[in-house]
Amino acid sequence: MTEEHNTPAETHTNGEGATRSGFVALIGATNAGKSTLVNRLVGAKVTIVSHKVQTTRAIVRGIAIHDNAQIVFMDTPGIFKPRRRLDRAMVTTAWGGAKDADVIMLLIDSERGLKGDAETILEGLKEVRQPKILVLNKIDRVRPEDLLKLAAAANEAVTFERTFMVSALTGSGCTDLMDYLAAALPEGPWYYPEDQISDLPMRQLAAEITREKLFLRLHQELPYSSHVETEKWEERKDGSVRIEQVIYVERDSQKKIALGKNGEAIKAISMASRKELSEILEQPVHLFLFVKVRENWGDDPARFREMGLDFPTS
Ligand SMILES: Nc1nc2c(ncn2[C@@H]2O[C@H](COP(=O)(O)OP(=O)(O)OP(=O)(O)O)[C@@H](O)[C@H]2O)c(=O)[nH]1
Ligand SMILES: [Mg+2]
Repeated sequence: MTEEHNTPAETHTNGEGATRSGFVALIGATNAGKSTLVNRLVGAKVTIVSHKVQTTRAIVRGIAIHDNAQIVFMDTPGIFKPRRRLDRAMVTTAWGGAKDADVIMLLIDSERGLKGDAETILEGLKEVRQPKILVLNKIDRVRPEDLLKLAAAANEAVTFERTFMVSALTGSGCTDLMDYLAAALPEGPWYYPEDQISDLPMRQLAAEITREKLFLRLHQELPYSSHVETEKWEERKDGSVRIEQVIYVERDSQKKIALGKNGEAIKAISMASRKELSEILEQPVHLFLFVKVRENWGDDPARFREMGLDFPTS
């Protein structure tokens, strides 16, 4: 992972013929396991995961190499009925991601089935022209006969090239999926250098890691009312890095909850984030978190830009 975006690499070929490359968008209802699957297929954590809905807010690209193919997975925000401006930006972004992809992967949580948002997404997919595949996830949680019924019902609604049944959690079924994708992508040069696994600048990934810990630790509306930015990044002579981040919340009452009694909440978030960051960066991390109230950050175009989202004007 690098600080800046990389330019496309030159054509790669090896003894076994031409390379393939392309973009695969994962779309689905929120909590279907899109981010978990991207991390599994890339083989490293490139995008954050939580048990809460609406964890992913912008498109994160995770890059994997399989056979001769470089597969660029586009993790997208879950699709749901939007209420706030941020929600609208997230859902628009998810559908926009689908438009840019060579292959679209619809992820369905097998346990939840087609209820609610999955049905709306199937409807929306009818308008999408690219090849689509169906991926039933969380098969560790359901009986095989229910899976077959679900596969049949989804295939009745939309024409899928193929159906896969996987568990992003255990890795079951993932090799078949990778074999298929690698062969399905068009011939062409790789888009990124061979060792790159994400396009997210490190400062932004670091902010996301802290946001993940916040999602895991805080409840009710707080995770949805908060936003994290990395403000300072200082490499030190002793090989460690000093990172300063700001957690923006909307109200003073939320700031109190984010800090917790005697600062317990912020301390726990900071410790968990620091631990993971030092593992990812492979260097000691000094992490400083500040909580600031910014009342209308959810209506501030600059915050959307920072997150990599377009600002919806209405
Ligand atoms: N049992 C089981 N749980 C899974 C599997 N895949 C994901 N999960 C869990 O499902 C929850 C949601 O996972 P995410 O990867 O954050 O889901 P998402 O689709 O990216 O969600 P949003 O970003 O909110 O749209 C987490 O608690 C995961 O651990 C799976 O194959 N089996
Ligand atoms: Mg996600």
